[in-house]
Amino acid sequence: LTTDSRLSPDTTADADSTTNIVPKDIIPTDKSIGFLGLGIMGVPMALNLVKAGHEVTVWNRSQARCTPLVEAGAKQGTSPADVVQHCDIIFSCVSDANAVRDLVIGNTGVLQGISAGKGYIEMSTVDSDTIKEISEAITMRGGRFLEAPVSGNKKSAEQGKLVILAAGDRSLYMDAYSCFEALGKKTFFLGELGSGGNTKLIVNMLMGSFMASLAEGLSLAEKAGVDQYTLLDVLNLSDIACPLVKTKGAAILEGHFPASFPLKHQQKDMRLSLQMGEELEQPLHVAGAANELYKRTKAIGFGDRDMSCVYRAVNA
Ligand code: NA7
Repeated sequence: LTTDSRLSPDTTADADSTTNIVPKDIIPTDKSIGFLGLGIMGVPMALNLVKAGHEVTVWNRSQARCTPLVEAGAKQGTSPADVVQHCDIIFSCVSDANAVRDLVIGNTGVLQGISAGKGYIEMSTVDSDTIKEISEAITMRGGRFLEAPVSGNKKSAEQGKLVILAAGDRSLYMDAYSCFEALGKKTFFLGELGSGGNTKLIVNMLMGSFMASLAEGLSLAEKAGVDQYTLLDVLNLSDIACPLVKTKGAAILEGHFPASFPLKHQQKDMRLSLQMGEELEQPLHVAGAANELYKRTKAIGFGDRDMSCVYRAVNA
């Protein structure tokens, strides 16, 4: 990657990576920790649990993704059931509702290993019905359940600076607290199951709508003969300056879209927030329009690239 010289160093798409990581002073729980799902978010999250001194056992559907964790000192389980049998508290961070269900109720799934007192923490962003279903399945077998979706991206996961939105079993939240300290800069306990997921979806709906607007603004600038670099400088000094404008704006101008937050997951979150709006009879005009752009970007083959790739559909 050659960064465009017109972008100042702190406004490049990778600018977040220059932030210093301050080591955290964490006393790790002596409970054994399992981690299922080692994707873009799962790998750095599980690594941070190991680095903070937790005893961690990992599992991923594609086994190769376990390698960096095993090299860092984690054990590798043979199936979700195997991890659950050997651990006290198990985290899951997988792509969508199908993956969440497969992990829990599938062959050699979580339900085959769960027993009284064990804790299951779902960090994937999925719909509230799926959360309710797996929570009931786990608690019926004596397990404890917490939802804990996160706000953040690959970089904040690497830096242990996620914002964690926990809800459900408070005793499990307390037992897993040192893990949340390792993963995030702030953990909210939001009460009843569902509050965490709803909060996360609203955050990501706003982010998705704003991202689409930024893409449209930069595209309009190009058509109007307004220098896009100058526009980005202006935005970065304006009242709407924020990390998203800084890093995603730079990604667009560099034409460099490494998946920090995959567009397919942003579109999933737009769809889930629209579903929530429909259930609650809340019109969501702006999010609905933005969702169409993400659907289009996915359809033209950019689902695995970063969400900022929505510019490709806007600027077609
Ligand atoms: P990624 O990078 O797309 O990773 C997805 C993970 O989910 C990865 O470990 C996959 O395993 C796993 N996966 C997908 N389908 C299944 C099934 N059916 N069974 C088991 N495991 C599966 O996602 P991110 O890390 O960016 O995001 C994870 C969540 O956090 C998501 O809900 C976001 O919205 C927020 P694989 O490696 O493909 O074998």
